[in-house]
Amino acid sequence: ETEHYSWFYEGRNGWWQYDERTNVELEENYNAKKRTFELLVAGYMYVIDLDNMVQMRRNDPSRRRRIKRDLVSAPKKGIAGLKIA
Ligand code: V3L
Repeated sequence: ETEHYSWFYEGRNGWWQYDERTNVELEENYNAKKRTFELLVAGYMYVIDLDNMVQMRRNDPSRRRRIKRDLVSAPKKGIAGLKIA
């Protein structure tokens, strides 16, 4: 069931869950079979590339992180930079 899945981006030693709004955008584009699209995250435009499963800053593609779609229950550091205990 799709509601059991969520989107994550890579941190230093684990994965961060995307914020809920961005997660909805990712899921909508994924379901629409878009392969690349742009997202506004914390004031910066990021390119999402679902063929390579990465996000990168639009104005600096060297700032690249792996992303994944995984079970909501997968281990994570927190949500969008907010740590969980
Ligand atoms: N959602 C929220 N913040 C993001 C995202 C995103 N999808 N992508 C990048 N940032 P870059 P550790 C992350 C933030 O890739 O200790 C985490 O959320 C990013 O935040 O060069 O390494 C943590 O807050 C970073 O602060 O564009 O696991 C923080 O890193 C900034 O944008 C530390 O996490 C530049 O990332």
